[in-house]
Amino acid sequence: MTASGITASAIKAKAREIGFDACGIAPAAAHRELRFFREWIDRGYDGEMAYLRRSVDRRADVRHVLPSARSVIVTATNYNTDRGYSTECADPMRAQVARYAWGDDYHDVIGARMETLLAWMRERSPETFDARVYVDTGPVQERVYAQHAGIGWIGKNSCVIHPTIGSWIFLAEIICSLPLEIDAPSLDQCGTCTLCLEACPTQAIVAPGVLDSTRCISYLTIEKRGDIPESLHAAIGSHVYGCDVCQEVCPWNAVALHSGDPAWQPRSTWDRVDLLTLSRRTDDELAEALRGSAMRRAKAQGLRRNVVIALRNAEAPEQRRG
Ligand code: B12
Ligand code: SF4
Repeated sequence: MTASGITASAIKAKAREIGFDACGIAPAAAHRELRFFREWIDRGYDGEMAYLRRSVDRRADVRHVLPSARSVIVTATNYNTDRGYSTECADPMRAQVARYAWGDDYHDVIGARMETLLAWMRERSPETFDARVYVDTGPVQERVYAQHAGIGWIGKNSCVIHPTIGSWIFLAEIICSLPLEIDAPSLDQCGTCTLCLEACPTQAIVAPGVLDSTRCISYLTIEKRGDIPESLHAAIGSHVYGCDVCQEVCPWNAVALHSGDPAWQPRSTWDRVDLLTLSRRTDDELAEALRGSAMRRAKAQGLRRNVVIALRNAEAPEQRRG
């Protein structure tokens, strides 16, 4: 029992009851790994994601976001559903959409679940406390805190890998002023494996754990506005929104568990859809299909740009290989 009256184990049990697949607690500290963020920005690996560059100082320590912070409660949610991997699909006309975006927008779904957990904590706590909830929405290096909360280690593809769930997980956190019992950090279990570095179609993983966003298909198809550099078009293949290749080849995802959560089940518009069908959708139809989906980030216009590149790749397969 802490001074606040809520135990770490009670919070974890509640998190499980709400639907989270894992929960751990990290100290609210300026962990050593956070220092790499500034160097990553200095190397220009952030591309046009100006919001990252603007928040370099705040991201160096979670206490810059909440000065009274003592603990970071990190949750992980498995979003893997029962569909094959893009690396197993030989059809160049099949549109490849990143797994995380097939269902409902995780910001909304997980945000609501985190608020439920926080409301329960406030109800249980005999004293008031400060807290902030983030789901990919704040100036917080979620992977670093997840590793220190014992959720999983940061793999060579830079994703957090949970030892039994794999890396198909959303991360979210409650930063709070309660002095909760902390977990042991996860230990690196990648070993000598380099499959993700070798499989990346654009060689975006420039060193173990270091990703150059300006080459990453996920960045190019989701975050990048305007034109995508022509030199990268062929390698994009049929990826029209995001990319999962470096996770699909990861041995820790070879037998990844499936989630039965209705929130993550593929919406019909994106489920095994082909490029021609997508290209024939009107802007209104696309906008409707993007409603309530994490894919609305790319907007209909961005999606259309990506479909045009993928269609060209499908029509000229010899160039795709070149
Ligand atoms: C910007 C961003 C991106 C960028 C950059 C990704 C990247 N690898 O850096 C782009 C657009 C490319 C991207 C892509 C994807 N993303 Co993203 N993204 C983010 C975001 C908003 C910030 C990440 C960031 O700051 N990156 C910069 C790097 C430098 O910082 P970092 O990720 O914290 O990495 C730290 C550690 O790697 C640490 N470190 C630890 N050990 C070591 C060891 C060495 C040797 C080194 C050098 C460094 C190091 O250094 C860094 C901090 O200083 C986070 C949410 C968040 N607020 O954290 C989601 C997040 C990382 N993304 C997520 C997802 C799901 C994806 C995609 C799978 C989506 C898709 N399918 O298209 C891909 C995965 C691509 C990949 N291999 O990373 C999830 C990851 C879940 C997980 N299992 O790890 C997050 C956590 C969102 C969430 N809440 O669930 N993303
Ligand atoms: S998401 Fe795709 S393009 Fe980005 S690093 Fe992984 S394999 Fe490479």
